[in-house]
Formats: sequence, structure tokens, C-alpha cells
Amino acid sequence: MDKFSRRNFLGAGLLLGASSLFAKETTKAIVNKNPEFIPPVVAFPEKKPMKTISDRPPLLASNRGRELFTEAITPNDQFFVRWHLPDMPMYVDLNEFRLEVKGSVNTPLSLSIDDLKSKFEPAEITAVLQCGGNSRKYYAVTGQATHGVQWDHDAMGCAVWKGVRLKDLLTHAGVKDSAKWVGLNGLEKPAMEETPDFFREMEIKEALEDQIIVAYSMNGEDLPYLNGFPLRLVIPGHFSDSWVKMLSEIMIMDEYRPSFFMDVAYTVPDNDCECVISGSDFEYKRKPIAAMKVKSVIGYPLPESAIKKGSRIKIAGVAFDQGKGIKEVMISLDNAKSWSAAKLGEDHGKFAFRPWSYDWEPKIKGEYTIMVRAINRIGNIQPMPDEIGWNAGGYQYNAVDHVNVKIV
Ligand SMILES: Nc1nc2c(c(=O)[nH]1)N[C@H]1C(S)=C(S)[C@@H](COP(=O)(O)O)O[C@H]1N2
Ligand SMILES: [Mo]
Repeated sequence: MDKFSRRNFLGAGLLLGASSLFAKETTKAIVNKNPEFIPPVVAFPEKKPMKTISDRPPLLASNRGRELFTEAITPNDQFFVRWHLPDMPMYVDLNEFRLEVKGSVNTPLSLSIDDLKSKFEPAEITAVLQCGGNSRKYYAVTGQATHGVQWDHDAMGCAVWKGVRLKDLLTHAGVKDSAKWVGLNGLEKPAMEETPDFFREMEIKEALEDQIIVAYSMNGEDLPYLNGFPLRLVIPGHFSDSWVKMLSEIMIMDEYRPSFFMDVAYTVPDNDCECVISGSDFEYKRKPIAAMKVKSVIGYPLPESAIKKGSRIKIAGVAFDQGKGIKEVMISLDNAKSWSAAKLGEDHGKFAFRPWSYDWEPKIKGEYTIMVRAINRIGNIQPMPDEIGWNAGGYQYNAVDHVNVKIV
């Protein structure tokens, strides 16, 4: 299929069964929040069969689960998908698509994808994209279950992003002195008037940071449609709620514009621990989540695996943080009494997954808990699960991960 017909697949109405899911006549987003719910596995366009938590809006997790997270780069066709509004466009025509940079600027810009590729210096960065709600279901292990989609460690991935620096676009447009905020909007529109638009904001001084890019490529290819074709914002080190997909409008503003997706969703308690007593409701002053916290996940072995005594296995996974870089990853096989250093794998840059591994030759039969704990270069360390601060939205889970296995 050529580029344009490939981008028309969702509108074509026939492909792979998934388009019929898109075509449902519902206007209400149905998201299953029951932790016992076992999602169906569906092949959406450009994706391998994915766990489909919701089809409208699409919420998809890789069917491989944790196993995906032993490698630094997550393949596009297994990269998770999260949209908030059910009415996303079914077709993006690159002949018509323009990225608008407007508002408090001297020269408003209207740029095609070709303009972006030919008129600006390309920039490339490997960075982790993680939803603030990633791993949310684990809050229920030591505290009360939290609101929101009960993601396992599967609302994350790491890719090589290529595009143009946001800074270069802002400089080109000439930001006025009065400007303080950058508003970001994608092509999808709310289904009903009372539904809030997916609108995100960041301060100008943050938007000018060198590493932030407007990406037209992911792992060397066009972005998959569901991951934001043809353009998305990439904010390395930050949770992905502001990594606006199908980015079509950059609005330079003098004033902050109140919006549901900044003021209510993706917020944590505005105090030092960013936490409240487990089980509290949302009655606290909030602030938006921003920089990610140091975290590591075990990709192999999978939970509840049976492993032959005397076999040699490589415990493996990934670690990452907000961009300070991973200093050390430690493994415990005796319920956190002692810890040993894992081997760090290839360094793809400070915003990327850092793969790690640990050789283990279990000699005694029985049940084991494998735990992993990462420390970054500024000494931030993952809390134990019973130490993690709780918040009602279930954001920023980063406690020590564990997997139970049986040696037989
Ligand atoms: N246009 C648009 N961009 C968006 C969203 C959205 O709903 N609409 N969701 C955000 C959130 S909260 C997440 S977690 C990521 C998910 O990115 P992915 O689907 O590529 O994994 O997209 C972000 N960008
Ligand atoms: Mo998210």
C-alpha cells in the first residue's frame, strides 16, 4: 500500500476487523476499570494483536506483556496506544495537513510535513514514553485501588524519535515578549459539546529546552496512525500526557487557559510527597505530573514461571528515569534482605530504557521472589511497595518491581 492509501485504512471500513470496532455508533467512551477484566486481543492496523482494554477510544497494550521490556527499543507494531476521545480522525491527508504555529508570535506559521523535513534541521533522540498511569494496578497491592485504567507495566515504551526541535519552530515564528504559555492541540475533537478537548499546555521557558521535538518519525518509520501520525510532541523525561499526538496546533499564549486535561486529569497532590492517605478521595490541591521518577521493570522471567533447578537463566529488564541516567540496578532473591548489582546493557542515552540483566543459576527448589531496584545518577532510588506514596489518580507508580517464580 502506498502512503496515502495506508493512511486511509481506518476510513476504508474493511481492514483487519478493527475498523468495525472504530465504526461503532457510540459517542461515549467506555473504559473498563475492573481489575479482573481480561481484555480481548485484536489486531488493529499497523499493530500486532494487542490487548484491547477499550476500542473507542483505543487503549491497547502489547500482548507480550512484560516480555517486551528486556530490550531498549520497543517495536512500533507493539507500542501501547492511549487516546482519550472516541472521535479521532479516520484519515489524515498529508496534502492538506498543516502544523499551525500561531497566537502571540510575530510570524504565524503553517507548515506541511515536507516543510518540516526540508526547512528545519532534523533532531533525533531516544526517549521513553510512559503514561502517568502506567503500572497503576500495583497501587492496589499495598493500598487502596486507585481511579483510572488499571494498567499493568504496559503503558510505556521507548523509541528513537526524529523530527524538528520545538525551539526552532518557536524561534522561527518569533515569540512575543508577552508570551508565557504554549498550548498544544491535536486533530481529534471532542465527540460532544460537554466533553473537554484534549488540550495541553507548557510554559515557554520549558518549551525552549533543546531536547523537546515535534516528531515525524518513530524508530525510522512514519509514526503509526494510532501513535499520532503524522506528528507528535516528544518531551524526553516527562510523562507522556503532553506528548500530543496528531499535533496540528501550537498556540502561543500570554495567559494560561484552564483545561480539564491540565487541571483535573494527570494531577497529583500539591505537597512534597505528592501523596495522601491511601483511600482518600480527590479533595486535595493538585499539580500536573511532569518529570518521571526512577523506575525498573522485570521483563524476564514472566510471573509464575516454573524454572528447572540448575538451569542458567538471565533475569532481564529495563530501567529509566527523568533523564539523569541510571547509575545502578540491583536484584534481590531473598525478599530484599540482600541486593546484588545487575549488569547494565547498552546505553542509548539518558532518556532511553537502560536494559539490564542478571545471571542466575537456581540450585534449590522452591518459591522465589525476584525483586529489582534502580538508582539514578542523582541518588533517587525506587521505594519499596509499602513505602510508596499514594494518590487517588494512581499516577507515577515506581515502586520496586517483583516477579514470583517456582524452581522445580
Ligand atoms: N492528541 C492526543 N494526544 C495524546 C493523547 C490523546 O488522547 N490525544 N493522550 C496522551 C497520553 S495521556 C498518553 S499516555 C500518550 C499515549 O501515547 P501512545 O498512544 O503513542 O502510546 O499520548 C498522549 N498524547
Ligand atoms: Mo496517559
